[in-house]
Amino acid sequence: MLKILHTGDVHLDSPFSGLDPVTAEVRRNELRAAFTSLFHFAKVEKADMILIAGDLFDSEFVTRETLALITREAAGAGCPVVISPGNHDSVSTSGVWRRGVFPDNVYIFTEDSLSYFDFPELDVRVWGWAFTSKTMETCPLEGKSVSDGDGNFKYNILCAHGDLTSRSSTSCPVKLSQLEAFGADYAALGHVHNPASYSDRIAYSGCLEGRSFDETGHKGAIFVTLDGKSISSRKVRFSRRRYENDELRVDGAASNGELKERITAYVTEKHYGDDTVLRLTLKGEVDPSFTVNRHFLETDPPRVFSLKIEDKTSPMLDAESLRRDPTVRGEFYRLLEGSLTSEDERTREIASAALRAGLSALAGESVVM
Ligand SMILES: [Mn+2]
Repeated sequence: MLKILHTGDVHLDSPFSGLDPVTAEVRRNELRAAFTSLFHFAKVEKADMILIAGDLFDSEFVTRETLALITREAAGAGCPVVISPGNHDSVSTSGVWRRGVFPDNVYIFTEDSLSYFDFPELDVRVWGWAFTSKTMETCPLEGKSVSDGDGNFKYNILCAHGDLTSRSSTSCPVKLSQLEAFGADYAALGHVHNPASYSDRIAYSGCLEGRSFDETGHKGAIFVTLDGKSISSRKVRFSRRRYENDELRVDGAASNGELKERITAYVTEKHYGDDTVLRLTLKGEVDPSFTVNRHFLETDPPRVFSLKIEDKTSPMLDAESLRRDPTVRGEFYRLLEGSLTSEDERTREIASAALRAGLSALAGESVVM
């Protein structure tokens, strides 16, 4: 029996640039904590091997703290740790791989051709490759099979960074047919951040923590158990937070205080907790002189860890009376009317914002943009 913990796309030292600097630092530390949890899990479950399928680091800049974390966790893992550098942490751009700082149980692929590490005590050969620059135009797997060459291992595992989603990818385009022809007992892939299984033997683990609103939901690793020809695997959650996108209609809202109450009621109803980084798009028709104050709504948000507001509301207009209004209010409306009903969404948004700001200013109210 062979137990493998498959992770990848950890992106340690990510800038988390979508968040404010303090929250971003919190998230960097949480990502490190998720990484520690992964190693703890491996010990508790007595994993025989940990596979990291690329993009362990977000870039060539690796903090001393992160390097210390990895060497400490790997040294205490009690099993081999195999790493296949990816497009973000390729062998040439990231000097860290060749610095000799990792403990003896860490095995790092450094060539952009197919190679392997043998673990006779586990009866395993682990195949893989490294990105040696930020791009990799061809896949080293073409025409290769686990039965090539010497060796007769019970288990053949592939651990690599590559892109199954696009034939024209510059991040090592891999074809499913190549993987199937290669014939690994399990192919641990990295590059795609949302977990994806192509069969019970070919999978992307996804990232360890989401880092943007494109990477929604909880994230983690895959724990694979091979027993002869049979295989079973399960996803294990390690993320501290999840990114979520949602929409809320706020028709008739007339103040930011009221809006905050509606948002609070909504996140409560949807059970978003402090594990959630929420992007909430506000839609609907609101009082024309009212402007959504994103800063007010995003500061100290209800229940959730972090809240990002997208304002897609439009002003609720009594168009007929504005059209006939002889004052400067009416003139202002008539100037914008064409843009307010434009076919182009962006033009409508800008015109709505202009109308609101203008009507607010004409009403003697402060204008928040
Ligand atoms: Mn990645």
